[in-house]
Amino acid sequence: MGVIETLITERISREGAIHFTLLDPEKASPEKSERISVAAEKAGSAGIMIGGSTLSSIDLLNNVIRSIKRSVKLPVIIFPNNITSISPYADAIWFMSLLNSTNPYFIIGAQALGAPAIKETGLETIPLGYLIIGEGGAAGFIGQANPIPYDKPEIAAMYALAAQFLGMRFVYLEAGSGVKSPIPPNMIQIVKKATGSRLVVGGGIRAKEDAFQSVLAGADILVTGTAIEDEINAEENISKFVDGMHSAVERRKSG
Ligand code: 1GP
Repeated sequence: MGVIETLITERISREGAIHFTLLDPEKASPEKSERISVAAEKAGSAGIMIGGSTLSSIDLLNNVIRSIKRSVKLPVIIFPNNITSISPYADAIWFMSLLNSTNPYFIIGAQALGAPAIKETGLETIPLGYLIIGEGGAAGFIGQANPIPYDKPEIAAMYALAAQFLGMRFVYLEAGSGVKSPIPPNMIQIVKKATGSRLVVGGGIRAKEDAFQSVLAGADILVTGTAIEDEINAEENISKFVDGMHSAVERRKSG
């Protein structure tokens, strides 16, 4: 386990759950990303994830990461969509496989193509099984996923368990950026029971209650992006998710 993964897992153990802020370089310029990251750090977010389903400019990715690193101490983790998402300026990269893609390129092809470049940069890799659930948004479309229906949590649990057996220490339940409704808490709960991997949950989380329910159900890492994209009240919005998350952790302890 590398430095960043150790830091993340220790923080999850200490705090019960953590929040990550997702920034898409195609939607947030380097300056805007820097301002949102400062707000995220103040609001109690534990890390910044950088990525977007249609991102292809390495320059843009590098510039966004460099400006964030100038202003915040939070770890910056790449959330790659393809082999163009490799930057030496980040702290780590989710080394992820879209397990329910219908195209082997997104399961192992891109990973093999990108692996030598990642090794050269010295980037820390964190193994992640990525599952597209429900609507799936742009990630589902681009990744040619066969999305798991919201009312079939047992299928998500099977995939999550397989991911764990393959050595993936994190599993991401992805509803898709900007979707109408987040992953159902019932699904999170069933997946959590089935797997020993850390559970990342994101897509469509807008309200404090969504954060509360997701964490109460068992999310270890909560990811939000769209809610802060327009930059208006970014700090307030992230605080809202962090508060919801903390209340859920307290409720878990008492229940
Ligand atoms: C997308 O899960 C993330 O990859 C975050 O989704 O933009 O809907 O918060 P939102």
